[in-house]
Amino acid sequence: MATKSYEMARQAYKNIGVDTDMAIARLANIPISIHCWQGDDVGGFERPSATLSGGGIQVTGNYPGKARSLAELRQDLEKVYALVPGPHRLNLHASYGEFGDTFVDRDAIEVKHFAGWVEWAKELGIGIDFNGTFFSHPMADSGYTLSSKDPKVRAFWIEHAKRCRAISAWIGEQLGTPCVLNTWIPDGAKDLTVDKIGYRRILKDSLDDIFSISYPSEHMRDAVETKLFGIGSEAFVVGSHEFYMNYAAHSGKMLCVDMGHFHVEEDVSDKLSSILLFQDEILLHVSRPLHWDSDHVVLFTDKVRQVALELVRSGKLEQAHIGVDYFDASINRIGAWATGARSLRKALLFALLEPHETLLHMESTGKGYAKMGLMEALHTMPFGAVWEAYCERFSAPDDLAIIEEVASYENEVLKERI
Ligand code: RNT
Ligand code: ZN
Repeated sequence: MATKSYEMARQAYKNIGVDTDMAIARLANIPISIHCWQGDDVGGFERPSATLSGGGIQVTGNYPGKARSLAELRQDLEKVYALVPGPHRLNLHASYGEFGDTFVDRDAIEVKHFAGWVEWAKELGIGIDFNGTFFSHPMADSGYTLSSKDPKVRAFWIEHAKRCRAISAWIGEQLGTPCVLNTWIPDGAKDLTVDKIGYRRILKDSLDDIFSISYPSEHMRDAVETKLFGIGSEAFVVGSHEFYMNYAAHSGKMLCVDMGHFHVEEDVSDKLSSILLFQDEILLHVSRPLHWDSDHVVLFTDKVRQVALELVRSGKLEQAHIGVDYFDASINRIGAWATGARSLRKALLFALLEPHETLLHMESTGKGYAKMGLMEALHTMPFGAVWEAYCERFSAPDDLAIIEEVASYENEVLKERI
């Protein structure tokens, strides 16, 4: 049921040539891949009380209520899905398999360890994306995995990556929607590195080996995630942006762009048109970069809006695989989780409400000031009413009601987890 404020907003946008109903309908078809790892601080369930270690990423905070089992994580995910308006996917990490009481090492994971997730996804009617886990493991302690000069270490991780690909293809086939497998490795060094080209050559060879088996693209697609630096890899990251840009271009693999993996002053949105001009698809890890790869909860910030705008303006929105990547253990995890994904959706809605044709025309006919003025006016258009109508369509709370809903879930469910 359209409210009065939505009716007014619809008219205001109509006056500048924008159809709010169409924007809402288009966004309602764009899935966001919601990461499993916000629910338990990137611990995974390989061993009891597993925690994130190594890899140059870090979770801060110790807010009570973290998921202690897969059952609790699924319960939390279902809550998050209900709080986020839109079609969802699940972004799963290999360390979240169902291993029961036995320890299954990374080079031994199998399809059967993910069958429970596939059943759960079928019940929810969602797709799954996948990630190899190349951190929190003794074999990654040297700081190198796929680019390691130790043949045993390298072989171990190649085997892990190959198994992840097979599992992803199976998941995609089961669910009838391609599973995007992202490969991010932490490899790098804290200090001066002499043989950079050597490590990069090894990584290239490892990837060539891993990708030598081909899978139908209806079942799985590969992405490789670039990075600038991490804790302990400040001086050298093997899988840098330039490395993977070239690798992706040569091998036809998809690039994964994480918004936290660049210099803070870099404009990530500006990279998208250059990538998408040459590549059919892209994987995004939307994050809120603060000073470093800090994995802050996504908010409705300029940077996130700019990325959303570029996806829409480039005409490639539907070709992008959009995921979120943040982890915050210092506040209620469910609220953090849901607000991050909602803010991204909000940014996409904002982008879909841009009067694109009008702005294009102004730009190409030299009406620079009119273009600037219209873009400025968009910031104070009655956007909130359109966002509320969008939330309503999915029976999700609005931006104020969610605070109470998160508080109730904390009282009813999370408080029990001592
Ligand atoms: C790390 C990468 C990577 C991880 C997840 C947990 O810097 O962003 O995507 O956040 O694999
Ligand atoms: Zn990432």
